[in-house]
Amino acid sequence: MSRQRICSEGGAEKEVHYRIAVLGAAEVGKSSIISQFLYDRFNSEYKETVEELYRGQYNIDGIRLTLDILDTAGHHEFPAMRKLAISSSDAFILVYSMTDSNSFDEVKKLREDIIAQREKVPIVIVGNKSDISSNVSSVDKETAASIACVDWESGFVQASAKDNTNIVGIFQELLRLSDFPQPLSPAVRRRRMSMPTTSSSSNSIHKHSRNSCVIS
Ligand SMILES: Nc1nc2c(ncn2[C@@H]2O[C@H](COP(=O)(O)OP(=O)(O)OP(=O)(O)O)[C@@H](O)[C@H]2O)c(=O)[nH]1
Ligand SMILES: [Mg+2]
Repeated sequence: MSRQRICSEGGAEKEVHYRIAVLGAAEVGKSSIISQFLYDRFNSEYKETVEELYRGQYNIDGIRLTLDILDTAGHHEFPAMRKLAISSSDAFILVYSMTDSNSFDEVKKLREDIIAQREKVPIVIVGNKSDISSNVSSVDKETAASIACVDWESGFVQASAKDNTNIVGIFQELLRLSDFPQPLSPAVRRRRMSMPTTSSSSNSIHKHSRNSCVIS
């Protein structure tokens, strides 16, 4: 991936740094997914995001992994911010709510924006709110999975930030698509830092590989 840096320090430890952007329509659960992943916390009160950058750091079998996770705004379209998020990220999590088919349409648009700007980058499509039973505006699970996995060759994960279902699986899938050498264990030590929301530019892109669907 573009800012993946695998470097040896004194010949022993490796460092890998990924920047992940989380995009999707308003209120689909982007911030909730990040909060559940980094802090094991879910808040049922909604607070609109403008833009936030988080950092998770892990030690996995001698590899120091840093994940910078960019949480973006769903409510207001900030085209310049979105463009920068797309150009500066190594991998993408596109979230829709399984209860709202309009939010899946937004994922389609976002994916088009990404592939128009970037050649081949790892993308995981997430159907969130799997804890809510389906209704008339729900997205059909099989259709969404087939579009994401077969047509788009992306990863696909059905999740619930509320119940903490498949949340680590989203990041595992993204790392797998990014050819990260070790699986991300749910038990890895988590450390979180808020960071200023400045973006840096990238120069090369890691090749997308085998995708998979995780449907619970
Ligand atoms: N039942 C259920 N509710 C959820 C889930 N994930 C998020 N929510 C709720 O949905 C609302 C929106 O969640 P957020 O995480 O703030 O959504 P967002 O996509 O970050 O929204 P913006 O920042 O406006 O783009 C909140 O009230 C959450 O508590 C879920 O998996 N299940
Ligand atoms: Mg948010």
